[in-house]
Amino acid sequence: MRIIHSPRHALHDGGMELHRGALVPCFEMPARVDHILAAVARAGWRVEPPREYPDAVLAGVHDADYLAFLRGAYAQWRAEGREGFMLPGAFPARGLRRDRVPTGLHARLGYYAFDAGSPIVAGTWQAAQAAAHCALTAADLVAAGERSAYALCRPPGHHAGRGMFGGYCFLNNAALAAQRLRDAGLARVAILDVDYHHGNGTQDIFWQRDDVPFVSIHGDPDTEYPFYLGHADERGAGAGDGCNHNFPLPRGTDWTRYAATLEQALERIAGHAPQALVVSLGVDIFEGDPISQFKLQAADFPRLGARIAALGLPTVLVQEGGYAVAEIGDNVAAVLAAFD
Ligand code: Q9C
Ligand code: ZN
Repeated sequence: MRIIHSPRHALHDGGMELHRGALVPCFEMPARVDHILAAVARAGWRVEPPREYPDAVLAGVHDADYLAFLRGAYAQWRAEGREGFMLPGAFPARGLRRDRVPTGLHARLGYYAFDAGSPIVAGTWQAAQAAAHCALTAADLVAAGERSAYALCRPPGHHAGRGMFGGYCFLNNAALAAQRLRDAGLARVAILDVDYHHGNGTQDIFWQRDDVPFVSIHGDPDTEYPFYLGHADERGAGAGDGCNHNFPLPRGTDWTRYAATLEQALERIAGHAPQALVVSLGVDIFEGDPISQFKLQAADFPRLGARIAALGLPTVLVQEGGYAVAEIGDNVAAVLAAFD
């Protein structure tokens, strides 16, 4: 298995998130990567650095004004004499204007964010850029003929939309990988998102497109984050009508129930006859995850990997969530081993 990793992920650290009404240290922390790297070493896989890409590549899935904001936000914060992490406290909800981008830094922060759980620190842009480069490198390897490649992305990406951040995500790594494969000439690239949380950002980015079908299995948004997207009746629009497939499942879902839904999800993917697959690999579906409510056990992750690998598609695996830090490495490696 080709593993793409950058130590620059560690520049994104030290933030707090508003979690159920209390400000707590982020569950999405650098130690997650240390545990994945340890498991990768135990498996005997070599780790490679990402290639460098111009920021113009990011504009393939993100709005230019959003990218400019992310790139410059922390310098502006410093220029205002502030330090530490930035969190928004006001958002343009219904009844407020979204048709103009405000000029003030804090106004812009709330305009581009959708939660108060995704702090921006001094190194966030550099870390997000490095994660995106990991995903793009993995996509380039697969486009060049590798059967699979794994991008050890941190911060994660699937909640980041064309012009918004949230859910610990700033740049949509999986979307960038899929777009990269499209740009390399593959006609259809499917995305399977198995993270516990619905990949609202990825759905947003490809909503009107028929060349990147999006299939997601996740906690029911009626009670689970991100709450306001991810229902089964969301099928895509325009050219993308019928290319978005959501499989919300209740809290407490175990492997037996999950596996039955996975079969349906894989059938949808096969129905689109893609030339390649991108997997948004969140292992927060593990029973020990501190912020999630599914009940998959360690022994279920090899099964998950085997079922996805059986599609036989060239596959880019992109790291998303997973907050049971001590177990994240073994759970990820168990999925990757099925592709080796
Ligand atoms: N203030 C991923 O797994 N927690 N993101 C709710 C909101 C957000 C999870 C706190 C969980 C996001 C990539
Ligand atoms: Zn998640």
